[in-house]
Amino acid sequence: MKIERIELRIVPLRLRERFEISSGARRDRRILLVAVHGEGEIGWGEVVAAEDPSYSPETTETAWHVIRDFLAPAMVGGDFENPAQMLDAAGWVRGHHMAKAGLEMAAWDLLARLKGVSLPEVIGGSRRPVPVGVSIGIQPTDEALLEKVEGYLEEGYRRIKIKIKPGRDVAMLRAVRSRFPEASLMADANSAYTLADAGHLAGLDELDLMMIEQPLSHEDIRDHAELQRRLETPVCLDESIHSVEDARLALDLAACRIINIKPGRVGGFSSARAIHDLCLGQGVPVWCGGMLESGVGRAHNVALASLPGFTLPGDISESRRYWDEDIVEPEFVMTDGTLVLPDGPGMGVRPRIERIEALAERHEVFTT
Ligand code: OSB
Ligand code: MG
Repeated sequence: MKIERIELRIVPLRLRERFEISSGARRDRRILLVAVHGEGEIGWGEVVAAEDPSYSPETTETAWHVIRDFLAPAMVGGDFENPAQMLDAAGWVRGHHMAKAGLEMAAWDLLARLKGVSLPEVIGGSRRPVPVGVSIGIQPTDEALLEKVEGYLEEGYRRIKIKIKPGRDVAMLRAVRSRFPEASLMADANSAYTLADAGHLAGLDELDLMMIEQPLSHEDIRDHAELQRRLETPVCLDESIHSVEDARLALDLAACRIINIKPGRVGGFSSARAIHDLCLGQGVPVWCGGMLESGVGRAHNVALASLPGFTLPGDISESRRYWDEDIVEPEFVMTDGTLVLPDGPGMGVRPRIERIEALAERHEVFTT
């Protein structure tokens, strides 16, 4: 796989609704798209970094900088057997997993296209229907939240995730549970609590939640183990897991019973698959998280979620949950609470290049 050219573009896209989590809110996304050219084909990827460092230290701008100055120069002109080897060419670059993942996943899409097979197939998955959940941001009132939950359940989402923060947690979720006694519900705190809140969070135990995601610090694994000992509700880690090493530590310490794998957060498909394999071997369920991606990142997430250990619904909602108009065709549409990737080659959906070029606020090409 010869890498002849790498292109970066920033595409501004406005979410249909403001999305608020405990660590910040956003409405306007600046999607960082990667296109990797080689041997007559183009592979596409998306860097999931946000506009500000409120979820992870990486941002759109740090990713642009690291790709332009370090990653792209190490890869352009190279001839690699596979995307993992392409990443190894910049193996001395520490961290910046989101920047690396955007390139790595674009290279997997390129490899799949060159082989004439679908992306799920080339990463070890299948084109099975992937069960879909939805993530609801913090709403101004409980009434507004109940209305949202009802709407999404009617649309067929198989699991509802509700963002929480101190003051908008146990009582609010109790209201949701009493209105929807049968729904698959979970909470995501995005690191809003400390171990001192363990007693309060134990109030969730009577609500039959599938899990509570990332209650404690984004840097922490140890305190999550202590919290998990004090909660019946399963703990799921998101922000704290950047690599298979983190996942191994978390499982060894029993810091969680479920892991949210976002390929963009952990450095790409190779790392995501290693975490998946580790969890599958230990009987720990995983699911694919989301980062408010465009259809490009969504295609990669759906492909990953087709691996056998992804037994829980992912945050891979249909295009119209996020955007008035996506940048891929066909758009992602949910059928019976599931998404399926259109047949290959590659990620199956086509980036709408004219629309992307018309919208792009920045564009740079790297060649040898
Ligand atoms: O914590 O999972 C999260 C969005 C941005 C940053 C962090 C998170 C989220 C979501 C949205 O929950 C998931 C989605 O893309 O639908
Ligand atoms: Mg999360």
